[in-house]
Amino acid sequence: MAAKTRRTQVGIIGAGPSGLLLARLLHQRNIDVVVFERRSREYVESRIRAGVLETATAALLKKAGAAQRMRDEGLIHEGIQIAFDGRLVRVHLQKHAAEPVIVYGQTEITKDLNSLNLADGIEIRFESEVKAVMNPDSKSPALAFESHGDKSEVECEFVAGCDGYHGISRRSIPGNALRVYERTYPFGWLGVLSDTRPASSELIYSNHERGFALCSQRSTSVSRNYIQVSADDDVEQWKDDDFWDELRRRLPREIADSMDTGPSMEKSIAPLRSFIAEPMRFGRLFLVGDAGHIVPPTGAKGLNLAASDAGMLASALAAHYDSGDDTGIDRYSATALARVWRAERFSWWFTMATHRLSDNPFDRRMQVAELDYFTGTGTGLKSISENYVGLPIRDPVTGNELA
Ligand code: RFL
Ligand code: PHB
Repeated sequence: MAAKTRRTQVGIIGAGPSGLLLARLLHQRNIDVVVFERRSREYVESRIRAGVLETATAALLKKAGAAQRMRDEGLIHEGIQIAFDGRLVRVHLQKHAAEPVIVYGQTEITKDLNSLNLADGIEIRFESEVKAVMNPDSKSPALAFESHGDKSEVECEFVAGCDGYHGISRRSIPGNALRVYERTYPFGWLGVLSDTRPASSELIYSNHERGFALCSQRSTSVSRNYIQVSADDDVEQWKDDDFWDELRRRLPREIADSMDTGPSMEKSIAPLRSFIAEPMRFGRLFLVGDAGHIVPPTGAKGLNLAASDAGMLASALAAHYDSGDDTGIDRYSATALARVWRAERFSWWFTMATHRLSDNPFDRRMQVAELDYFTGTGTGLKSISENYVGLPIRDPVTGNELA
């Protein structure tokens, strides 16, 4: 029989951005947390993922005291570029939505949060996999975990499921208590990280008849580029030169001709999926970030939603512990989902408007008409801009803006 080793107020499953940010925000309010992460610290800190932060995400990081390096090294982008139908149009985010975005890698955020959290004595148990969430609908849920073959349990007052799409938290909720909405796409993104000067100072989202392409970056000297590929493509089939050739074919001539190329430092294919599980709470278990929802990466929303969920849940739990006010706990799911659905809509729309969907020329012309309208009218530009920089985050306790 497994020995009971520890009690904590909030057991957090997963040390991705949502778990690490939540741990920090709760620790600031003197709430005891334990974070369980099945992977090693090195593994978590080297996973290449998202790269664009909304200003509200940056504000949450600042509130958590974790924004110093982002302020020093992050790049402020006041616009994005959209290429379609032989044109390259700038969407001036700052002008149409009064905010920029910040280019700063998820890897760097994870490193910053890990080192600050560990320096502050927050318990993060790496290489500890949660195997079961027990009694989530009771007053005393518990987590059974395994670390290097040793099994143990921790009793919690609340559990935050920050364990991503493949985690155990969502699977611990009975099927009849959860409704799932899902759409998979028949294509994925082949992403390449390279030590090369970015193609442009701003991100370029390109709709091309051969398929979608995105030129992103991690710094002024490191590029992160993507092309749409078939969902069942094997990354090994893609040699670096083939990737660069295909990327260039999908970009406006002037960009392609002046683009630097070089060896890949990381290369992977990510599937595209829209997914939402409702509600995001079952008793004392909360779903946070990718555990509750997945967006296709076209709007750069995944990491930002993970951060807004964490900010909302931190506020809800802080009100519970500070004053016994459970308004936020009761409203967490509905408040988070309202924002999630809007971001799902934008990510789906941007995906459908920019990717090769079929061989039907009507579909293509309709995409061009869609992008022509959205980039050619004040209403359209405002709509893209306010969604891209991020919609407001509501505090589930007060209903006011959180960040
Ligand atoms: P994460 O980052 O997936 O972290 C979950 C953590 O939980 C751990 N875990 C467990 N730990 C203990 N016990 C268990 N039983 C556990 N099960 C899982 C995992 O090891 C992991 O460390 O979720 P979080 O915190 O919600 O953060 C979400 C973001 O990471 C995610 O939305 C974005 O990275 C999505 N995403 C992208 N978003 C963008 O905006 N732009 C991108 O370019 C982009 N690229 C990506 C992505 C996600 C990817 N995934 C999930 C495969 C590329 C990839 C490959
Ligand atoms: C990235 O830099 O990885 C990135 C940027 C914008 C996106 C998706 C991914 O929409």
